[in-house]
Amino acid sequence: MLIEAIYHRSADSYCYAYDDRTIHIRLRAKKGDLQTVTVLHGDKYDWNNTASEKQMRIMASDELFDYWQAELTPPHFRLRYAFELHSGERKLWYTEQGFTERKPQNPLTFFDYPFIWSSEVLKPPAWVKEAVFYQIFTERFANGDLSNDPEEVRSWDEDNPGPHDYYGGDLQGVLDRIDYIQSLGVNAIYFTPLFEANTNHKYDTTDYYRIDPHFGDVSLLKKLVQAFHERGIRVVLDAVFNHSGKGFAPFRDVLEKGRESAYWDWFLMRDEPIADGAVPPYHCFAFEAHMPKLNTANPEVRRYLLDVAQFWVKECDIDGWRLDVANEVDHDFWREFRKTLKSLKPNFYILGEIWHDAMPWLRGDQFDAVMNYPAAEAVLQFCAQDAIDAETLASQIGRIVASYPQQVNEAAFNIIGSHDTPRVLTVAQDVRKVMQAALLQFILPGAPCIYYGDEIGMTGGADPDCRKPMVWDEARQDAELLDFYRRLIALRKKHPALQKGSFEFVYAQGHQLVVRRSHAGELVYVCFNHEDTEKSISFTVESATSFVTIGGNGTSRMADETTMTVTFPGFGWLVLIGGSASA
Ligand code: ARE
Ligand code: CA
Repeated sequence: MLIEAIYHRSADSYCYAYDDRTIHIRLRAKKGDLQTVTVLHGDKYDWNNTASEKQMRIMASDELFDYWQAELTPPHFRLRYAFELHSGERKLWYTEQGFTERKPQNPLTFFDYPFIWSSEVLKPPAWVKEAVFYQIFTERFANGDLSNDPEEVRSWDEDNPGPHDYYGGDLQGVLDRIDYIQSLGVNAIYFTPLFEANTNHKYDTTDYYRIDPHFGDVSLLKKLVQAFHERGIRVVLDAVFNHSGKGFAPFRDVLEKGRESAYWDWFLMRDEPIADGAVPPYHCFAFEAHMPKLNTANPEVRRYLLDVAQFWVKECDIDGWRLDVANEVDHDFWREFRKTLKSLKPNFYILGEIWHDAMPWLRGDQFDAVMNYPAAEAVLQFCAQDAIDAETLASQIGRIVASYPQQVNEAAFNIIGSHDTPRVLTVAQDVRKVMQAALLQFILPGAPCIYYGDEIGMTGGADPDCRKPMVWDEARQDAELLDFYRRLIALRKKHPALQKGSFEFVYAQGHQLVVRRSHAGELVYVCFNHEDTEKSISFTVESATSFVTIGGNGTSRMADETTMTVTFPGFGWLVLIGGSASA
């Protein structure tokens, strides 16, 4: 037993309340090292009468570790616990004070979960698990109103956008294309910023209360959200609260009056003369002088931004905010933000833009989920770039999933590209690989989001090339890919196991991968052949179960009672659903 690899702490992904009754306990150990792990648990105030045991099982693995998990529902909402570990002949107990050869007795040595407070349990809105998002970069989606176009617009079919170009896309364009969006089957929209700003991407807000006049106005947004809602589609907007634009009135006031300005403390100014230099005398987003950083520690700024956040919920009934550069804003602001928004609309979705480990924001007091860039990277490396094999992919996904509470994974915002990254087809250079990436994206725990145009085979390198005008000419759309996306969306929406089921890799070798998901009696296997030749693989499935194909282009047969053999063409895939053989 490699005890140095064993880890637990009564916090974060290792010990958390999953819902008002259930505590999840996880333990990390060297991969393959332990044969069984048992959690000894009971009530700390009634230990002698309540001490019981529960077997843990491996919920995920990465390159080095297995992560064992058990779910417990203590009647008095509190828990005392320790672990019993078996490796070969060796048996050890693990407590808060380390390892012992004898069953621990001293109450002080046990791990402790004091009490489940419902108000502290992270409960992302239930609808997110069932959501399929579609991301719209408004300036490039559709131009529905020529009268609001910026002065100089490029022709819609010129597909080489520069960083400062305008094409004229707007909210009317989105409304005009609502049937198309609905026909995809998506049921949620994520819009990049819509408020008044001086750029095509609108991440440099000049007026938080005004829809950018190139996009429309408040009443048009209201109408658009209503139209989406009538079609069962929810709407999430982008909140840029880390910084404003240089043209934001309070910042202009600071530029004008310097220290005398009433807004001096709204920003993180340095006491130096303000001049346009390489490094401005104020903190900003990255080194972007046109994006001065807001001082969210200032109560006036907080009030202002919280009012803005509520205004758009009250005015237009939006369903969520995606928070730009979320990890560079102070935690306390987000705590207040969550309380305010959740009391206004309980099933409101709070999605942080964080590219790295985001555990500190996902403890129940700040966000519901984050944009899953780490998973996107793993999916693209395996499916699009052939940079890693199936074992490594499974390890990387395992590490991500193990690093968060289960409800965080279930509400993750899964992408394979965005307005900040090269498009998946450009990365993959092969539509068949795009299909595999999308399939994997769609069956990971969490909700998938399609970046506009990926579904019809649009290309594009890094920003700004990934922001080309949407191709509406059907002759230039990839009809086969579009059809694939539609089937994928329908498949996911039809099967709860694909939306909220347990998740595990049952096969991950070389270029082949099989994922098993199950929920409330529904059992689904998704098989991938990420190789350009026909391939057969076998894996173990439940006995007394019959399987039916619900998607893909491979074939399957039972080699014996519990062995499934799948054969598929190059870059083939297969989705099987299991039911009891007698049914
Ligand atoms: C502009 C140009 C770009 C140029 C860039 C250079 O368009 O071509 O490369 O300037 O600074 C918005 C616009 C961008 C614009 C930018 C600055 O959309 O087009 O870029 O403003 O004017 C980090 C942050 C993350 C952030 C990304 C971009 O953590 O929050 O950088 N993403 C959001 C939005 C962006 C938006 C802004 C922030 C600013 O989604 O669209 O940009 O409001 C690693 C790091 C990540 C890092 C990531 C990307 O993985 O770990 O932390 O994200 O790379 O750089
Ligand atoms: Ca327009």
